[in-house]
Amino acid sequence: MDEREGMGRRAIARCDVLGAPPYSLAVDRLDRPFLTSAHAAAGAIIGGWMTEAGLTTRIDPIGNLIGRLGPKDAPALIIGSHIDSVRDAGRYDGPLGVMIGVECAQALHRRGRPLPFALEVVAFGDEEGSRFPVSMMGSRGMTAPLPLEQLELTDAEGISVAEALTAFGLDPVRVNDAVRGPGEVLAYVEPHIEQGPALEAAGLALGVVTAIVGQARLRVRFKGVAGHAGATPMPLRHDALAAAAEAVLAVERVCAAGPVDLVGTVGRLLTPIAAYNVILGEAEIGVDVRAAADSTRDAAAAAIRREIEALAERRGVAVEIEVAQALPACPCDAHLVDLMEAAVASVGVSPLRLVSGAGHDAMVLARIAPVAMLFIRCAGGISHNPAEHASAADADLACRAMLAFIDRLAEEHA
Ligand code: HGY
Ligand code: MN
Ligand code: MN
Repeated sequence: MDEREGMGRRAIARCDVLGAPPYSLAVDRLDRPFLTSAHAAAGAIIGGWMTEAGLTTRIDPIGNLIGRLGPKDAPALIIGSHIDSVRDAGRYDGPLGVMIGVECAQALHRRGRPLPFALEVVAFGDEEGSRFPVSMMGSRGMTAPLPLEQLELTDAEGISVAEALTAFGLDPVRVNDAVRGPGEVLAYVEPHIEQGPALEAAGLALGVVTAIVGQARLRVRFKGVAGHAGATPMPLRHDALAAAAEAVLAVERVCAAGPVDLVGTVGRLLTPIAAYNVILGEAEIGVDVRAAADSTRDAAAAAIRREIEALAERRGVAVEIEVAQALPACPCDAHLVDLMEAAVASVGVSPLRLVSGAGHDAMVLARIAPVAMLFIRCAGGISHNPAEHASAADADLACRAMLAFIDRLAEEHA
């Protein structure tokens, strides 16, 4: 049997298995946050699939699942993506890249012809940052020591990263043992659904990523004066939630007025209480600002800061604006992009080069190794939505393109 039989079908089917409990905390939607029981269950079953594929598996000190094939101390080509999800997620954002990596490893293992480098498949535990205020803790923890204050960040229940690591069976004191040494990583390649409409519009199953836009996360906390909804005249109010609402519209206005690649989103609005008859004294919003050029993003973030400070002043509401995270824009490695383009063409797909508006672990791995990404068409460009969909046929083409990419890279290192 051709070792590549049914790769796409199996990769999609496995993502579907992961779309329900125990691999999701919720029954009615997919919710798999970092270091939860759903993450642990997903790591266990994916670890089993990795073992079946001939990989030797381990969980690293920050909770990433790593499967390895080939010589122990040789530099590794890493194929990876993430297995955590946003709240109410689609099934393919992250896991499909990991399943494609497992399929490649299995096909290479069955072929029995050793590679001139090791192969690792990595399932990062936190890319979305859906549990804690920062994102990409898995890949950041693999590429550099995590700032110790990030271990004290807490989730909505007040559980810290350190406490969550301990509950997951890991030792927070050793978290920085996850950092890979110099020369350990030959290259990093991430297969991922496009999460946008370009490939579908072009009628293409696959695309080659040339760069990933940078992103900044602002944490904005408003402190007004709680009051009685009935007895407080409008002019005397210092309403924190009304200030937050005006800030959301300011983000939209500033970014809509900018270049087409500038985007701004507020998808996180927190209030300590919710009540019909209370003027809220506290409210918090999370702002996500992105653009192809870091200078565009930073200028927009500065304009947003000025607008929010002005509206807070006018409303007599105190405001605290913190840059929770800033990830610079990341070009993919030009040579790996050429190799990926040739690999995509070799499976009969005319290669389209495109920039990723979505962030990916690749932008973090780029700190320690050259990176490339392979995009897979997703229906309607829909993502971060349970309607997200990728086809088995496209996933199969992605597996074949990845194997063609690995063969080309191996020829260069023979
Ligand atoms: O936010 C992103 O772009 C990615 O889905 N984490
Ligand atoms: Mn995502
Ligand atoms: Mn993703």
